[in-house]
Amino acid sequence: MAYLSLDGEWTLTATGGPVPADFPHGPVRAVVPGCVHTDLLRAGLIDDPFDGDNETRQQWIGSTVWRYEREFEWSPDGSARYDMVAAGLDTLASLSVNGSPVGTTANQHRSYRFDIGHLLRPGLNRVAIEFDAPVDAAERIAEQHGGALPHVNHHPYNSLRKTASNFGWDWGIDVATSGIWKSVGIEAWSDVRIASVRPLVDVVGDFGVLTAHVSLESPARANTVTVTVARDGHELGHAEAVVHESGALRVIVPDVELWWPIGHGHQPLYDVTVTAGESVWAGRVGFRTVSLDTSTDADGNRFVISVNGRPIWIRGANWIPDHAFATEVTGARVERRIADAVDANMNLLRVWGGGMYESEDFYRICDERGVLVWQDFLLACAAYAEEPWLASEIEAEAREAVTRLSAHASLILWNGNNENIVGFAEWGWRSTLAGRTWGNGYYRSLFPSIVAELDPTRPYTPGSPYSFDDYLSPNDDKNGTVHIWDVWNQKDYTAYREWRPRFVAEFGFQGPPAWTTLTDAVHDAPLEPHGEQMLVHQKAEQGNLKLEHGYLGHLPAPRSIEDWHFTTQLNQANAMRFGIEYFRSLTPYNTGTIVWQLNDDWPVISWAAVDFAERRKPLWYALRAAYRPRLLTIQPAPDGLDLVVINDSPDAWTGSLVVERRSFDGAVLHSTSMSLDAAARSVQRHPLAVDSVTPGDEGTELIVATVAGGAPEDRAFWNFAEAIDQQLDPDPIEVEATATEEGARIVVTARSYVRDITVLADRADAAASVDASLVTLLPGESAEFELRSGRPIDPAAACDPTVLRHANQLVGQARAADVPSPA
Ligand code: BMA
Repeated sequence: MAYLSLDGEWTLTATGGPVPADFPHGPVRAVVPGCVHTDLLRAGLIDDPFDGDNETRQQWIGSTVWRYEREFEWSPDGSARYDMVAAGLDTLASLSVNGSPVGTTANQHRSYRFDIGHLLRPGLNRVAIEFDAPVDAAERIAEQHGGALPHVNHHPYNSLRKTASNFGWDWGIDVATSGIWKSVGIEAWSDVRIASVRPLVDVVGDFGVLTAHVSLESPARANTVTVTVARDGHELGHAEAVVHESGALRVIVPDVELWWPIGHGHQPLYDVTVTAGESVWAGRVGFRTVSLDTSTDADGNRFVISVNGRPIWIRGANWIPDHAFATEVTGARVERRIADAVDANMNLLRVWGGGMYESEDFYRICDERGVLVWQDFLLACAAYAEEPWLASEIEAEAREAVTRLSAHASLILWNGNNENIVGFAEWGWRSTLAGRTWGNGYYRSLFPSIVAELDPTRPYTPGSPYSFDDYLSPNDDKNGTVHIWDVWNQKDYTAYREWRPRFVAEFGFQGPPAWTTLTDAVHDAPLEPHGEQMLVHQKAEQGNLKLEHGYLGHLPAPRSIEDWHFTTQLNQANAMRFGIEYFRSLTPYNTGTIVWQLNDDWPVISWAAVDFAERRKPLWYALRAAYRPRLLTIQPAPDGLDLVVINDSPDAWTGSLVVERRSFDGAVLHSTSMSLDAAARSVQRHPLAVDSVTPGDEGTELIVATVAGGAPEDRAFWNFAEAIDQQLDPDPIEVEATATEEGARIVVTARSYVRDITVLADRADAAASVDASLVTLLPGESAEFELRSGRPIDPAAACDPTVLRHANQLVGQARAADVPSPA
């Protein structure tokens, strides 16, 4: 088998559409894999789409027909077949070779193979791929089939099998692009080709059982297929069989080492090699079993994910495409993003249905790091026609995705869609649909039957949210999964406690990106929350108004853009920490939270924890704290307060707990101790004594619960009042900063109670990051912050009050300005 890559240099020409008059008529240089926007940017023909309000000015690109072309040398090598293989075309493409049509495509989420031997000629050949304008095509196709079905955002993305969020989302720029987004080349082969392998695993006693389902394309019909399983170069098992079109070969691995999610064990991966003639398939598997329990208990329907029979309490995040132009995401970038999840104590990423099936890098790294993957089928926030014109594409892409991803140990759940069942039930779609199909058949019948046929080793859920009973509201908190959005949209974040969810698959609170990320893209002068460009980078409905409503009653109204930025970032962090600690305190009634959202696809004000420029927002530090495997948290109880001890670690947590009521100046007003004896994977509630929970003065006292001799992070605070109503010392810290070779070190010592010390490191040096933030100190305590940028940072800059921030500062400034409390 020989492969001739056609990646690399191509040309790009606009062949129709609202092309600006000054745009060059001739072809421009293009790079494959890539897309139109990145090619035009590289050619200097457009400005950075993410900058300022360029988005508006560049809408013509998505309404333009684009042709990619290149020449290549080819000579026959005696093979029987020469296939053009396109791993990904975005989206409606017509392919030709030497002027003769090869075929058309209609789905970004599929790969394509065309037999082109009869069109090739020795010497110079020419290939052209023309892409229909996606924005116009989506509208046209919707019209052809009776008009657009209900959808969110601007364009009828639900009529075209292209990444929905590429048309714009409530965090996403509208840059519908076109292009050859994965590799393309010519595969030469003769007798047999391995078309697909599904290496499904099971564990029986000490044995790993691998069943490799192999499909062959072969004019010769019968072929000998071999499967080997190896680890560290040592072969552990082998099978051989004669296969016609398809067959299943079984390899038993004795004394198998189980694959576990992070926090539960190791991630041993076994190499699987399948050969048929000259055709070879290679992949890796991990031996583990997965199950999902949605059975009914006294309260409702559970949602318990188990790996190797052990329930896993999920601490996760939703994952969206990490760049609006998918081809810009390198393996290294994916690796850093997954490290963001792991470093924040997460054990699951949910690949959301408005995005795409992610790259091999994504699933490989999740396999290696033990990050569980919940994979949505790619249908989100819309009704989808079930007639053959769309159903055939959806079926084909689902079959391909289930097959391609079946090897990955990290993948533990297939989910039918994002919010479409609740959309039909509760968003008023019924009347708009007037009897038209909306996708139910995919969720109830097509997808579960594909999973059952191609990958019965993994559970399937019809949608998220879902209650696992069609007579219940899909977003009922007693049952299955919920998406909690009333809090961000309408309520104060303390309303998270109005929910008692079994499993939260989405909930989020917005905040701006890092200062540098924001100001690199938004150039309003003066910079202000409702500036023209600022609002281009805020896609949520009334987003900045909701940010404002969000901090009222918690933090003072900001009086400068710097304070607005820190106030809204801090409030985002506080809101989510509040929610997670409460939801985790309900464990094991609650079995997981998946925050919305880990990442961003461009510089934007959003729910993300890590912004597009890869800067960790204060929220990220809040997630790291709230997702600690061992967590102490103080929560309201019917008779006062409970200290909740959550031990999601493999070892018992023992020692003694000290609970003190203190005044902000450090005086201990009341102290109790109790023994700590929390078994591995257990949760305990300790009611706190009335004396310890009744403050003399709400504005100057707090409760702190500590594990004697434990890490400073292992403690819980209870504030009797919101920061805005506390008598916080506005100037509570001593600071010592020194430059280091790599950046700077700041040592902060508290004179008085200081809340949420945060280092906005990028404000001292755009390249800097910091190892800690949101640190709360009692008088006399110190904390160290290490800034790293790869070069020394001026110590004065590192502890400038716009860099080194805390809640006391916001409250103090407001008091100094004598701003009346807006609460
Ligand atoms: C949910 C998600 C996304 C959206 C988010 C924030 O609906 O599934 O569609 O971005 O909420 O509104």
